[in-house]
This record gives sequence, C-alpha cells and structure tokens, in this order.
Amino acid sequence: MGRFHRHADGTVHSHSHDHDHDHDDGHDHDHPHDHRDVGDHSGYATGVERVEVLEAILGENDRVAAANRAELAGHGVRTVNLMSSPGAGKTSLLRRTIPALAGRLRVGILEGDIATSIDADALTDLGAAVSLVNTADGFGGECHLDAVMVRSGLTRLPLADLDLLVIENVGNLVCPAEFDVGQDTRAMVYAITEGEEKPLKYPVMFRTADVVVVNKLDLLPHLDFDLDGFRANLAAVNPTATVIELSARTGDGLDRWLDWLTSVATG
Ligand SMILES: Nc1nc2c(ncn2[C@@H]2O[C@H](COP(=O)(O)OP(=O)(O)OP(=O)(O)O)[C@@H](O)[C@H]2O)c(=O)[nH]1
Ligand SMILES: [Mg+2]
Repeated sequence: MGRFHRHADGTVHSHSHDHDHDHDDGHDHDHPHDHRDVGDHSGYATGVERVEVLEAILGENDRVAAANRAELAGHGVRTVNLMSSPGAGKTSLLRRTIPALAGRLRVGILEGDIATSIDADALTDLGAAVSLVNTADGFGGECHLDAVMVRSGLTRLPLADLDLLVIENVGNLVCPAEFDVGQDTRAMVYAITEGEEKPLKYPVMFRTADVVVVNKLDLLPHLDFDLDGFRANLAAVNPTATVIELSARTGDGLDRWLDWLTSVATG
C-alpha cells in the first residue's frame, strides 16, 4: 500500500509497503521506523535518497525478522529479546537464570556484543547452548543486533532441542529497541543505578518492552534512588509493562522472572 508523505524540504514521495506493521509479536509499534517516517531530512542535501535507503534497510530487516520468527516457531522455540543499557545486568541475570531453569526448560542463548566473547564465555557451561554474534565481525560494529545478525547466530544453535531462546542484545538503551529480530517478546533490564528519569529520556526502549526487570535492588539502601518515582515514570510511558523487581546479585525476586520466562516458553 503506497503512502504519500511530505518532508519539510517540500519533497513529496510515496512509500510502497508490502506488508503492514502489526508485528507478529503483538506490538503496536509507534516509534519512527514502524511508520517508515524517518524524520526531517531537510538539512541533508540527499534527503529523499536517505529516506528511501533507510526504508529499504528497515524493510529488509523486517522480512528477515519474519523469516527468523517463522523458523523459530517451526521448531517450537519461543524467543525473548533481552535489552538494556551497558552494565544493567543482562549477563548476570542470565547466569542465574540458566541453572535455575535446568530440568524445566531447554534454553539457548544468542549473545550479541560489539566485540569479545566475554559474556558468551561467562554463559558457557551452565547448561545452555550459546551462540555468539560480534557485530564488529562483519556487521560494521553496530550498536544493536538486527535480524540478519540474529539469523547468522541461529545457524549455530540446535533449535530442534530448545524450548526457549534468550537473545542478549548489545548493551544500548536506544538502538536495539528499533530492530525487530524475530522475537516473540521483548524484555529489558533496568538497573536502579541508572536514575529514575530514564523511562522519560529513552521512551522507545521502555515503551516497547513487555517486561521491565528492575535490577540491583540490593543497592537500594546505598542510593538516593526514588523507586516510586521510577515506577511512575515507567507507567507514564508504558502503563501495561510487567515489572519485575529483583537482584541478580542476591537472587531475591528471581522467581517471578523464572515464572514469566516459563509462561513465555509454554504459552
Ligand atoms: N550490586 C549488584 N550488582 C550487579 C547486579 N547485577 C549485575 N551487577 C553488576 O553489574 C555489572 C554489569 O553486569 P552485567 O551482567 O555484565 O551487565 P550487562 O547488562 O550484561 O552488561 P553489557 O553486556 O556490557 O551490556 C557487573 O559488575 C555485575 O556484577 C545486581 O543485582 N546487584
Ligand atoms: Mg552482558
């Protein structure tokens, strides 16, 4: 379906959409890439070309994401895209999660990092199959995983033997939220050391998350963090998110996270 739109530089052109953007993961995405409205390009001499290139890239991503989703579903694997800013605690949470789910779910990890196998190594030998994707290794060192990168990592996982795949995305509070990688659901880890205003400043990540894990609760007595203020800020941008407060360090609150993952895998 074509859609005309006018840029601030006065150019008008149409977009040819070969599919709608109600994603299979149930998200009503309302950030720019889903509407293919990639902003005011009037300051660029190549404004129209930029829009068309961006649309081509994002359209390609969504096609590969759909293929990933179909392949995972074909193997009966449910997939969580786990995102956060650097250091919020994704790997720490997974180090507790994998052994705790042993005997309950067969878990695979697709580990996304710009460089190094530090996190992939930390998650090895815990009972999960681990596939590492370094974005600096052929993918331009991107600050997020896209669907093509995830596709390359899937080829190294025994999908037929998995119930649940957790994709640890690159640590970044902005870019990962803008790319559908073929997940069924999106979870983010937020650490209370980041400040209570973050949902307001980085709304796309918080808005597109189905679950917000509030981590490092063990540090609460040592911080001047306003937990109620954070909850209100999160509710302002995403009133329906499931909020799970825990400490990956102590394990307090982990059960609700494990139950949520189990419901994703068996639901
Ligand atoms: N006190 C405390 N520290 C934590 C907790 N969870 C993680 N950390 C620490 O926070 C630091 C970063 O944790 P990681 O698990 O590496 O965070 P990450 O989100 O995987 O980081 P990137 O992959 O680099 O984005 C480490 O020093 C962890 O030990 C927690 O619940 N409490
Ligand atoms: Mg990590």
